[in-house]
Amino acid sequence: MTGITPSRRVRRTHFTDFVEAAGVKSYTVYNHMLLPSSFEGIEADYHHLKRHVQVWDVSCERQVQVKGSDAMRLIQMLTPRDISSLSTKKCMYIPVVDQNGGMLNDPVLIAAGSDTFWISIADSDFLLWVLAVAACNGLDVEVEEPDVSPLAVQGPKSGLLMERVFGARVNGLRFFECGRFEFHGDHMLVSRSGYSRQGGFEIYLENPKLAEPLWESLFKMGEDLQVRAGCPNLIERIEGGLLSYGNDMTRENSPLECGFEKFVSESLLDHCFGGRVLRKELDAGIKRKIRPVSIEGELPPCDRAWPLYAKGLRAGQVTSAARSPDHGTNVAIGMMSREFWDAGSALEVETQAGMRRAVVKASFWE
Ligand code: THG
Repeated sequence: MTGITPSRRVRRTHFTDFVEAAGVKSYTVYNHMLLPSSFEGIEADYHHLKRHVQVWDVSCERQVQVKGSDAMRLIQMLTPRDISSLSTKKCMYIPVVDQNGGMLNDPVLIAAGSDTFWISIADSDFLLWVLAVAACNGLDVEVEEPDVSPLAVQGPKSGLLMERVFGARVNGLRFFECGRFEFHGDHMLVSRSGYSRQGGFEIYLENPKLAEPLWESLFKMGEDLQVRAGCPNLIERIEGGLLSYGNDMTRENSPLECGFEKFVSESLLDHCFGGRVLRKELDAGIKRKIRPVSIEGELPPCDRAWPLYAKGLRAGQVTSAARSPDHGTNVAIGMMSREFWDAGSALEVETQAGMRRAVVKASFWE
């Protein structure tokens, strides 16, 4: 595969000009929008992310906005996670599930106002599902995709940089807490979250006029912290066990298979989509699960599911893999059948470049 042909369908973001000036080397497409995938190179980007601080254009984490008196009721139909403790000070990671118990998305849910909620989506056309559920149930809600563009600040020095731009109070946020913080006369929504294990924040840009001053402030204030433009890093997110919708899970998988048991609330299963299917699965026992897998040898890109075998029997599949410089092995995410998911299980994985030896690990690498 080579370059991406530019077109209106592959949407640019309010930060794309700055990302290009910063030397982006490759993009992927996520929610029909450009998402940078490397700057210096995936390994150089990885080392930098783990040591310093990066600014990521994650505008492709689009918001599905649900506004109106039935908004909470609608959202609670979409997920088996109890969202009653959501507030303007605390966001939530929620699995969203169809009527068959299949994963439709794994967004972050944010209360942007008293009756306004943002579902910060992963890569699937989730707006269409929410529009349909609202229409078919005659709910008092408006559903749309507003012009909101998350910008992530990730890495061990992210707290230091954010303090300089938004004031000391921002660094008091704990994981998944959020609030409004002053910038150039606006009050921007900021959460302590993001798609890395290095710590960080996400700033939800609503006024596109502030894209340039925001980008510039972060780079000017972060010069001595060696700030640079970055993007979600494949190696780092596999090490940390952060799942990617469309790669590690699809509508073929239930949230229980994805390790989201803690987000499946028994008492909601009579009320949310797929709940009865999930209850049956809980009663019967979960048949396969996401597991960390370590793979030997040189690997091609994991751009298709790789079948996994144990003693010639089909044991599951690998859906993400990359060489880890810090761990001296290939780190990978697999969906493993129950008989084979215990740590230490010896496996073979069938890549497009041949068979490789692999083993199930007890935990992700972090
Ligand atoms: N931030 C925001 N929106 C997003 C993402 C994000 N939308 C797309 C994508 N990422 C959604 N996927 C994830 C996956 C993992 C997490 C967040 C979004 C995550 N998980 C933590 C974990 O696994 O430990 C926290 C889970 C928890 O609540 O315990 O952070 O990154 N805005």
